[in-house]
Amino acid sequence: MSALTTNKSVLSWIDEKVELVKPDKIVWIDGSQEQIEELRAQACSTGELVKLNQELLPDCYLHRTAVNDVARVEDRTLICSKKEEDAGPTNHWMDPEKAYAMLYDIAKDSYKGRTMYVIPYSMGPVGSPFAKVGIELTDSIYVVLNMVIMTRVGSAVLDVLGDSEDWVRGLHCRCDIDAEKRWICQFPEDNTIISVNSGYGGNVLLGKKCFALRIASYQGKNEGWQAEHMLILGIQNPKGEVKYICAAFPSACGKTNLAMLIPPALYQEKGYKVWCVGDDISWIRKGPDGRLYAINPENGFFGVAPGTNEKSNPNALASTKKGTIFTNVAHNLDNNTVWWEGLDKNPPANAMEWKGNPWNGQESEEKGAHPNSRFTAPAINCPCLSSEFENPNGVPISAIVFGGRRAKLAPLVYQSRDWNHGVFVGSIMASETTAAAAGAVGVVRRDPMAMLPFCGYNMADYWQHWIDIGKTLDPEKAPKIFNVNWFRKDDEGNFMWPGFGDNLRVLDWIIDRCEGKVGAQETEIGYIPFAEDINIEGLEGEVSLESLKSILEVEKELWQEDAKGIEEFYAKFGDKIPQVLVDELETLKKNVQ
Ligand code: GTP
Ligand code: SPV
Ligand code: MN
Repeated sequence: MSALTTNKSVLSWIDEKVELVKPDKIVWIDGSQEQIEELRAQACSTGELVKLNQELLPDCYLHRTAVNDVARVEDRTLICSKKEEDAGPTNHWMDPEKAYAMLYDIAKDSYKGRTMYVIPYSMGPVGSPFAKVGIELTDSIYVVLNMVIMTRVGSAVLDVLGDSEDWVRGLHCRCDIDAEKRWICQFPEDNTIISVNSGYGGNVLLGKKCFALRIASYQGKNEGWQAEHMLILGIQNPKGEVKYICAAFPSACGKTNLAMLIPPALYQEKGYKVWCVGDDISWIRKGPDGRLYAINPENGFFGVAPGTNEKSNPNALASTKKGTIFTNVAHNLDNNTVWWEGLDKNPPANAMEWKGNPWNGQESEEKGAHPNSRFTAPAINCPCLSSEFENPNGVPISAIVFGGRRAKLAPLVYQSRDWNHGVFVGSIMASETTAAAAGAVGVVRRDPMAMLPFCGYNMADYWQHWIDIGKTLDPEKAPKIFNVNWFRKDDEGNFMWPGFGDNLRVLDWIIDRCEGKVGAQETEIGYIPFAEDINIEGLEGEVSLESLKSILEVEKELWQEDAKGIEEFYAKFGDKIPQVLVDELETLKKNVQ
């Protein structure tokens, strides 16, 4: 097959990689429906994909990964900058020369007997001033078909690229899916990503976390913009005005759910609507009017399956009804559909669990779906997709919201005093770990701005970049910064806030604050709502004013403890820690004394 471009930097890079991995043949992905059909059929013939019930789930497929390959691997994810200091204390680092040598040794000849697929893709609407081009080489049809959903793929991308050398190089080699030789390496100074020995999600869909966060965060630092682990949603009020919010929560902490929320009945009756622009990643830059604008660089949702149901997230569920790839969920053999924990109360009796073993749906040690099983669904399927989704100039941001999963301490919501205090609030985020990454689940760890596993350079420089961006903004136009916590628990371990659609009640307060329509209590940690200002009408039996008050309280002793943890965390960064943050920490310590 002939190349789809004459771009010399592209062709010579591909030649080099062909020489290294030695594919039997090369296929350029042009994005045509015909080619996609062909690849689907081929993947089904080898068992890589299972074609699902085409009446109930048209163009939907099931894929099972290797049992040892079900999540991101943070300790095998490396930032390979020339200087170790530039990766910083929160990243794993390797010298680039050493990393290339190690990776080339693993990748050598690994495409023998296989096909190399060349995927030209755009992160962001093709040709948008925010958009960036990448090319991923892969030996996995599953990766091709996922990239086709998650990004804009095909010849049009190469037309926009022209002769430019400004594109991100990505090489993915499945090799033997050997967990001991699995590496996900970012070379920010070379615009390059190499991923070996995995076939799972964030490890191999190189446009997503590897490019759109790790490489892009570094590009953003150098070019004056930001790449963030944030959803984008629009809230339409009864007058028809839409305000946009970006929110950063760690993996599996509620971004997809918030981005697609269904307003509570009370709000629906008044005429409120919520529109989804993005559910995972935001690229943010200042617009001509001095406000910050965000785009979603992705074109689909790679969402957590378990817990997604008609009640919790009907919009996500509807998004999975056509053209979707399911990964590591249970296979219902009676009707050739899929199932996962929390979909409904009727697990299929005649099924295969996520590993492909027979499963009768009965309660046992075995789960039907892996806790990090996912759906890859086209954004266009989402019933509440924003009309601004394709806007090449993005949407103006009124508020930035940070949040994590914390049973104690962090109140339901609070507002920072100003931009710099907001950067501090983001920098001290902590959250319980989830199944989205390999390792222990439920352990509280610091996860600044939900970027701990995704910042492509020294986190202290990243905080400085946030502070520098703030300096360029007129405080009147800068987004206001908040922190939320949907996951507070009582002493019996029950969630104290209903969450999901009812989170709109909190976003409503946030928007009112941005517009100066509601007061707040000034506390040791920032502005906290008067409980009466959070609308809990219709929540009778779920939340009382008393329990709302208790999750809005600042518990000083806990904050004193936390301040010590923050100090220890900051100490890792030595002299690099911005003075602004040191001063904010001093203020917090004094306030909670
Ligand atoms: P990634 O795709 O990994 O980045 O995850 P995410 O941040 O998009 O998380 P997602 O919305 O998929 O939610 C993950 C889990 O959190 C699911 O099991 C949800 O059911 C649960 N969850 C989401 N929102 C809420 C909430 O408001 N309250 C509670 N209690 N659970 C929630
Ligand atoms: C996350 O873990 O934050 C995800 C899934 O969105 S992955 O693409 O695997 O990173
Ligand atoms: Mn994510």
